[in-house]
Amino acid sequence: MDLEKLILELFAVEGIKFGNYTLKSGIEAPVYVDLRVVISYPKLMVEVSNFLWEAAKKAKGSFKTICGVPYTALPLATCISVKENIPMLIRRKEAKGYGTKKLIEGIFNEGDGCLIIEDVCTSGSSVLDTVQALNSVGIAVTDAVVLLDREQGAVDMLKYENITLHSICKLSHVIEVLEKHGKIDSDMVSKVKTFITENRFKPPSSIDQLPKKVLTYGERSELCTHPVTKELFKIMHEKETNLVVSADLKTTKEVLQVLKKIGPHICMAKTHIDIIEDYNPEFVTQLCEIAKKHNFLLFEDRKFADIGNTVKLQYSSGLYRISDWAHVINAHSVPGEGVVKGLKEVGLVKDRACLLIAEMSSLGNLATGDYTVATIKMAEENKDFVVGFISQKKLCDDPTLVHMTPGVKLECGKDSLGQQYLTPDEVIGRRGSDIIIVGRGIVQAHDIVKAAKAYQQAGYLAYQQLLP
Ligand code: 5BU
Repeated sequence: MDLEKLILELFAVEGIKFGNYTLKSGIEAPVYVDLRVVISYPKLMVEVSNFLWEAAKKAKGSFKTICGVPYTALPLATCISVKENIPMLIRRKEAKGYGTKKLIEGIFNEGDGCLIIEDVCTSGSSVLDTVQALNSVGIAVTDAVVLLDREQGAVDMLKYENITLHSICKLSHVIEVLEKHGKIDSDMVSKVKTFITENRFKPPSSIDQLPKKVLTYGERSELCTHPVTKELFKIMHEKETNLVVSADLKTTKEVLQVLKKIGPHICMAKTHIDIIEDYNPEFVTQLCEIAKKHNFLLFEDRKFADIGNTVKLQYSSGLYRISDWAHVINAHSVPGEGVVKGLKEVGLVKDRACLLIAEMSSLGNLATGDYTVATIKMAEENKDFVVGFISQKKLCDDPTLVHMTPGVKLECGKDSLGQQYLTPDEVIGRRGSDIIIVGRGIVQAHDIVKAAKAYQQAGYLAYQQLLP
């Protein structure tokens, strides 16, 4: 079967339909693609999987397994697996709540490559969700094959993540074929074309703009208008450090001791004030004194996540009165923009800053794909207060926004509760983040000063190597 015939068959079985449709995202569209119907036509399903396997031959990286994006592509991957005798993996949409809690079913070794199989791509976020699940168990992904690319940003989005998308056909080609065979009229063709151009998702950072000149921390400080980022980049420049320590300790004495010792090596100290068992307001006074003496900022990792009115009270009041002393706080974007608005009402007048949690370091976390994209948008629309992200990589090119990454150790690995570690070199050098956040790697070290110096050096060296 040739491609034209395949397109006509998909149209005939109503896998591609034209009219007025409201998509999952709420957008009105003149075209609807639902390839789930293919499972009711086994011969067509085999044809589609043959095409997908042909496209797989263009894959740049090597792979030992294939994995379909749940659910529609699962049977397609199965057909390929059986016909080509290539082992398959299955990604669970939710990890099982019992038994082995596996995210990925099937047999694999860490470092194995896997090819992604998908039916339709729009922004690429479903492919990315599956890639992230595979990556979280150590499987590498370099290529994905898709039957139909709706041309709404998936290629760029995946390219940004170093994944090449190979499509069998693009939506613009599908409409040309259907027009040629008299299945749709020219009006519909132009409607779909307009729809494609007007509904293109932008990748977090366009790969086409690379390589960009990497600015120094000093240059970024100059560009910043928010006093906190202006100061932060200045400190990073002057102290030659992109290290934030996470002082997750239970007594005021321990926290203060650690910060006194490693103060010269950090640009910021991160606290979880509610971990401390003997909290008293005097502690905050001393914390501020040490921060001033050693020239670092204070970040309370409170992760606000409620409606605007509640976060406003949580930020300004209660035992800890966080807004009185923390230069920086962070928030989840899950409640919507109200969370930023509420915090802003308290923080703006005090020149405080907020980071939005766009991604997390923990295994199986849900801050991925469209959630991350929406969080970036929320930050970009509130730059008077939101100064950057907690993320696992650089998400946008604006040099006045800062990216801070937790889950860092000198060696990759995991803890027993789902924390996943990347190295300073990976985080700063390869993923383009600005700051490493290190907790146990320092506070549980035998010699905390030596450990802090090692992280400071590793993080700063990775940054220096990026500079022209
Ligand atoms: P660790 O000891 O280096 O694993 O501590 C990491 C710190 O960063 C800890 O305080 C976490 O609460 C915090 N963290 C994180 O690990 N991952 C995340 O995605 C976010 C915060 Br958000």
